[in-house]
Amino acid sequence: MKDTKKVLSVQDVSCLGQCSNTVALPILAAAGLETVMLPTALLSTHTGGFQGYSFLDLTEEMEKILLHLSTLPWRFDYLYTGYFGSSEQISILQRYLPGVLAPRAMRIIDPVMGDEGRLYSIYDHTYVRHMRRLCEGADVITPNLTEACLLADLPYVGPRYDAVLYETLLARLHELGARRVLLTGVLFDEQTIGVLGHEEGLAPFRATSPYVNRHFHGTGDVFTGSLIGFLGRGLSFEEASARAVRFVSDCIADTVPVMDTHWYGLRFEGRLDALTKQ
Ligand code: PXL
Repeated sequence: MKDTKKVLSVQDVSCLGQCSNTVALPILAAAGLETVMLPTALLSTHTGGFQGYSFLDLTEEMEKILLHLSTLPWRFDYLYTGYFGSSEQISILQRYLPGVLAPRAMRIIDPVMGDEGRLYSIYDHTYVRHMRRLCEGADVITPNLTEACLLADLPYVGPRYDAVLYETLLARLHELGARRVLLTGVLFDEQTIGVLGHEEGLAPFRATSPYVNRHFHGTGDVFTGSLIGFLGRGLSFEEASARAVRFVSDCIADTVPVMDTHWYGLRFEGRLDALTKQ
């Protein structure tokens, strides 16, 4: 039997909130991938809509963990990065990557920085610069529109699809050095949301689902986690993107009925079999 592929998942642990590693672990496991966790911070909850959360920055610990991991014989087949606690963490990670990743590891960067036109409060423009550098060597980046505009240094334009603008955005993101770009949360029309994907040398593609006009926390984490799961299952970039869009849409359908109490994340548990099946 072949050994499982290993994903180095670099993001926080939010104890309650269904985001980052608490989402990545079950989703990647359902897809048959093994998660090697590198926590960036430990929070009581995520920062979207909760008051008074605790936040422990793990920058120093990350370096110790990476130092140890790099002495071990295992190398990781995927890099998946999400929410970092500081700019310095990005520099530390970049320093250790050559020692921990397999030679042809796939680097998937979700440049978590903001939403709805605003940077998350813990980040600043130095952080954006560091994130640009991390995206340079990426195989796939999955920014939402806020993050895409920050990376491309363009003003935020809202989620409404506009062909010329979005082509400019995709082109700028490729200029950064990312091979494949998936713009998430694109509102194609009043009823249709989805992703706009582009791989160098190929025509752009869309993957869409019905638009539900409410804000759902953690959709980006469920999307990128399931995208890696489907890629790990051997699907092409385009097919994996379409399956991840459908997965998120199904999770949203399960979340809507419980939104009054479960407003902080997506109910994905009942949909994991989509990743388990071939
Ligand atoms: O879902 C992105 C995310 C991850 N981790 C933490 C967050 C957020 C978004 O708000 O606060 C701690």
